Amino acid sequence: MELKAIRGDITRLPVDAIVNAANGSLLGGGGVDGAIHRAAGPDLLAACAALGGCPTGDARATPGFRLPARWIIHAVGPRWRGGGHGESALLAGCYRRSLEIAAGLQARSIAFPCIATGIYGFPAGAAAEIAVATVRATLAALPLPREVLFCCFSAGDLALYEALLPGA
Ligand code: AR6
Repeated sequence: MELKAIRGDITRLPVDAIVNAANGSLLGGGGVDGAIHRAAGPDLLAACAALGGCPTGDARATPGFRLPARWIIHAVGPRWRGGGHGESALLAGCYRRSLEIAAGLQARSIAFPCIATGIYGFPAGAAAEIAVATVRATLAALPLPREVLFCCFSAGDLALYEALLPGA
């Protein structure tokens, strides 16, 4: 398996699946969710509406529509409420469930944004550690995906992931 950190706009990545940092309604929002809806086009909203929402810590898939990615996996991260409300386990669930869904879709490559670390306020360093540890543990038990990109929007996030992925 290959785990790599890059800096960029996740909507432009030519991977089999990208992950969205969505909310429980799956009906769009700001941040990376807004960028993905704008880039994928209006058919995405209709596909999301048909899913009827998603619990925090879980994920749902739609086609990628106008994106280079074939699939979008919409993961619902936790709002940070100080750390004592199960936030870490819920964030780990986003990464684990996204990979399980990607495996079911036969996706070989997948890109994640820094889920919950923007509008939802999850501390970025702790979130990066959960992301890398959960992806490593989950992939050990799955045949696919084989390539995972952590797509960072800021230089600070990229530095956090590079420190966790030495030599990558
Ligand atoms: N490509 C990659 N990463 C991006 C992009 C992009 N185009 N745009 C922003 N980011 P956020 P959350 C980064 O706030 O914290 C929405 O309204 C951003 O810099 O998008 O999970 C949803 O509908 C940050 O590192 O998601 C929910 O209501 C990361 O993406 C709520 O926000 C996640 O930040 C979810 O909040």
